[in-house]
Amino acid sequence: MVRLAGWITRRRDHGKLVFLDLRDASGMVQVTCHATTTKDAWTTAQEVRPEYVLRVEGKVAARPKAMVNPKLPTGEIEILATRIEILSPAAELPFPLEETAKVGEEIRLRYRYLDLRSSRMQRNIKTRDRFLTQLRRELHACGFVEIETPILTRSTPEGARDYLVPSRQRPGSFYALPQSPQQYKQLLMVAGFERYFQLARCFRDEDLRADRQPEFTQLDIEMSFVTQEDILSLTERVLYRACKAQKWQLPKPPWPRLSYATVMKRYGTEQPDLRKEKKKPYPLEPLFITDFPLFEGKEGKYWQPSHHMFTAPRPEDIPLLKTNPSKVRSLQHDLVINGVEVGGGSVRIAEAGLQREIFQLVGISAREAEEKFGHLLRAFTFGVPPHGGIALGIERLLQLGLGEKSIREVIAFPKNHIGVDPMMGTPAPVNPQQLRELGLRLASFRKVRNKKKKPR
Ligand code: AMO
Repeated sequence: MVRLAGWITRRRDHGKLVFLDLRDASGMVQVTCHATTTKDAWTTAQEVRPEYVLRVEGKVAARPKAMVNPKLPTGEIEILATRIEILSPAAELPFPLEETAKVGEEIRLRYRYLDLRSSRMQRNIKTRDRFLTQLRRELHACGFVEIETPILTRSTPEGARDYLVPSRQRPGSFYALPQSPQQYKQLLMVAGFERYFQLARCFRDEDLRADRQPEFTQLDIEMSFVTQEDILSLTERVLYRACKAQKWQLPKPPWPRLSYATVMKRYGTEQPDLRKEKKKPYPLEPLFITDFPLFEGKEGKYWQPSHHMFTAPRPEDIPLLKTNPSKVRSLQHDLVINGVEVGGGSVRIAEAGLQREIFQLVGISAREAEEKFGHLLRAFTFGVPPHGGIALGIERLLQLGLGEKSIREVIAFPKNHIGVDPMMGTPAPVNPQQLRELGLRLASFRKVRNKKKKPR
């Protein structure tokens, strides 16, 4: 006798014979109820509808030859039910659970817990778990330590707007959610950990796209006493192994490394898709890009960093900082797969004087530098190892590996294209008492909106 419990995917009624496809997290099995031999079970089966939760008792039997389903791992057997108990009925579903890719996204997100029942989403979320586990395993095997860094922190500039959290104890002051753990991981190098990683949650308030979410996960890495080449070869080794463990096909390392100048000349974009130029491309075609210009260009009086302002210039280009900053190349590196930027990082500035010079060029005054980054500059005076690292976008990697159109398909509870979670109703107003405690008063949004509409 076996006892199974799960959801009903399908019920097929052949009169005296009812078939139920019973599904749980481990798979699917056919349950058969006979009107004559197992009358009780058959009677209960009459009531059963899709997505009811049942407990079934019965015997495992070989299916008659003609009924074998070679597509199902359990396709050679069936459960002859002796007893069926309805644990929970289910209302009619808002959409069918097969082929959810064709269902409107808004309704899928509103009923995400149902959407996640589909076999595709179960596969995606379980693959995410296995991929992260494998990455952790590979990095631990290379001597890395996983260290969590604060979510309530101070702004680290990564080029997006911050999400702010008002402080109750210090009215008028705000925490910022981290756009990345950039400063912490550098400080962990000063702290002597040498090899850090974190599956880090990052938060960026920016316009959303198919490959951008307001919160996402990075595999964040930092290493001491390394060259840029050490960082790239560690990254490709770890990523190659973790991808192969998911049976994703990609070329063996070393992967191509091209300079920014070469890539722009050859492809006219900083995110080329190498599959286009290959006769027999792999499903995933990675490429490292190096030697970016340190600055993207000038905005007014000040230079805009291409990556972030902690990126080191190439040592031979440092004199150009004083004479021709636009010609300075950096020790930044990007990882691009199939035309998608999946990672970025750099060797860092590890010297307070040089860091101050860069702050000045990007328009951060000495006072502001002290106020916002004094901790980092001070840390650099206590013995700092040369260091550098990279961060890989976990969702983008999964999206590519799984062949999905959007990173929302590899996140259990994503936000929609305007940053809303229609299931929880996030973001939402809070009650006036909470605002009072925080010392906040809202401007009237209606007024603000009306003002904007007024003709000038
Ligand atoms: P960067 O800003 O390049 O570098 O981010 C690293 C990688 O994170 C992914 N990513 C995103 N994924 C989903 N949604 C987003 N909104 C989003 N933004 C970025 C991308 C990107 O390549 N601190 C540096 C890393 C370093 O210097 O070590 C950083 O965050 O795949």
